[in-house]
Amino acid sequence: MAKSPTHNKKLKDWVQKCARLCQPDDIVWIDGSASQKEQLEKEALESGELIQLNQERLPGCFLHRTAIDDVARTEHLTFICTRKKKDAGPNNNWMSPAAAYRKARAIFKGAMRGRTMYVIPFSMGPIGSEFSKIGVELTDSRYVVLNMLIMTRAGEAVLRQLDKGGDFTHCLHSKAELDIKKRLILHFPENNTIWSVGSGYGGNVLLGKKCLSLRIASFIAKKEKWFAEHMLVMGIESPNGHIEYIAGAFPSACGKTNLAMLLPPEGLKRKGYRIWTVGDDIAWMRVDSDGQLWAVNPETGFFGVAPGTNSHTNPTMVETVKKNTIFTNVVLKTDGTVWWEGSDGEVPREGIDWQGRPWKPGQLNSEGKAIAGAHPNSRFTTPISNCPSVSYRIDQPHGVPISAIIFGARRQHLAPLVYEAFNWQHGVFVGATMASERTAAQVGKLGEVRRDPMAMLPFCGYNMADYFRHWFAMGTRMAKVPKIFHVNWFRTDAEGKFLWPGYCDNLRVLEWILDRCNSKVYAVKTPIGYVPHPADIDKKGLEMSEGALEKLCEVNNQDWIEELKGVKKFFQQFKKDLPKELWEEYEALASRLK
Ligand code: GTP
Ligand code: SPV
Ligand code: MN
Repeated sequence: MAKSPTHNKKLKDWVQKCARLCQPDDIVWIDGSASQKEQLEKEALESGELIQLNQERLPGCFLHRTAIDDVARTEHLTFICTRKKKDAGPNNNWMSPAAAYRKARAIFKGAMRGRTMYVIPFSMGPIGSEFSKIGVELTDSRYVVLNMLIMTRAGEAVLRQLDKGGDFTHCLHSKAELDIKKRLILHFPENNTIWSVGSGYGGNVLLGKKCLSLRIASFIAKKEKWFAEHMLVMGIESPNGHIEYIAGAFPSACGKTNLAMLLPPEGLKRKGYRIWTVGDDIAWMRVDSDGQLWAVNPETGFFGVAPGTNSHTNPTMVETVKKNTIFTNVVLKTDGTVWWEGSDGEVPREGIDWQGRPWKPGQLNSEGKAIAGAHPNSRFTTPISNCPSVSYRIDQPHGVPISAIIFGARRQHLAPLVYEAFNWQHGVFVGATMASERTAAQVGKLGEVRRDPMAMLPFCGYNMADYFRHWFAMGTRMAKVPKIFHVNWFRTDAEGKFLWPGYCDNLRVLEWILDRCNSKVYAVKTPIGYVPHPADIDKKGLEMSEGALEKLCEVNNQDWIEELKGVKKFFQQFKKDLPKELWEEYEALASRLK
């Protein structure tokens, strides 16, 4: 057994305890060095966990394939384990801590036999910043280690920080048998502990991400009076050099990564805008003594959706993934590069699909449907430092000041392109009543509309009634609250085609949002909020059919009255715990719609 390189007794004891349970052959401490990373890559290539890609064209890049039924977060196997069921709320699956530990222990027992247990000390946020949180993940997966080295600040420097004492999130992961029947993603917020077993897919196993930075962090944030949110953070630099930052919550696979690094469209280039990427998935936000809301991105990489990423939709990401990137579940081409549906270049004539089978475009499955080469939730893990638009502020402990908050959803109907909430209380209602069509990022029925408040339904580590209350309370702590907006890039016409071109053209909507924040334009008051006068959206260079923008900004009262039924049902689950402000807003909207 390897000597423990830590002076933190709690850490030492916990590693030993987990090793006794999982029985690895060996324990290796991750130091963050280049030589150790190379050694792990070499071993992963030998074991088949990674496939080396064409090193001339994709230096430092690898391909990984997951098990066939381990391709997205499994929300039905994800639990919040608080002593009282009520503390998890109707929004979470709950198990008692005792039952959860017992069930998982049986799967973890001896699960690492014949394997090495890696100890990954990591920091979410800059090491040593008082806003950062430290975690230690124990895992038997080299893929997890190599991903965590991209996504977090991991290694020796974090151990030295832990030598000074202080708490850390105890993260235990084993891929075990990668058996969905023996898979559990368990959170113990009261013990600052996460146990994940039986999976090798990103959001289930990179425990610094959704598990720590959202589920555990949201629980801590409530107590410590800050926000842990499923949000992108971006800066919009205007021609005079002034940068304004916005934070945006969109459900999984609804456009955060793409928005966070957009390139201004041709028509808007004349104005000299420039985008600075701070983060694409998670924002930790605090109110400082200046009464202003400040945001940091606790991560150091992107775990982004591959399908649809190309030089037209996201040229910045195409540039980013050219080196030191791990691709998961995409097509391997014969020249050792990769491909996915909606990527650049010609469709390859042949390749190896995400399941490792020979693949040709147009191949049909038994139901006569074309077989996709890449999984719809195939992803890449890539360092934020590769990103041409990375903000110079990413390592600043203080982060960036937030001027506006955007909630975004995927709705074919109903929600207009953009609308502005009347005030903070109404804005919290807008966030709390968000709904979106389900994507491939989580296991379940595609396209089904589900309520996903603040895009946090799968990630809020406690009772959402208390989470909403926390949002109201935070509003009272700010000297000047950011304005709140709702956007929808996904409204369709009668043929099911997107009405809005999206991607880089979304900057036209952001421009309106900033103009509203700076009181530069008037807007149209509707029952749901303020929508733009179509003339106030800069259409230079925008190719859209006559009347499409009017259609995009349309608010149909009857449809919203229908929508309120779903809202009511959702709110009723929380019984008496739901903050009364939300019912007030509900009633007010209902009467405005009459
Ligand atoms: P997670 O990583 O799961 O949290 O997803 P995300 O919110 O970062 O979503 P992402 O930006 O990766 O986009 C998901 C999918 O939506 C991709 O297939 C994109 O091509 C597509 N998409 C993103 N922005 C737009 C848009 O403005 N319009 C349209 N039509 N599609 C978009
Ligand atoms: C999401 O599903 O929101 C993601 C991907 O960002 S995962 O890390 O797998 O959760
Ligand atoms: Mn996400």
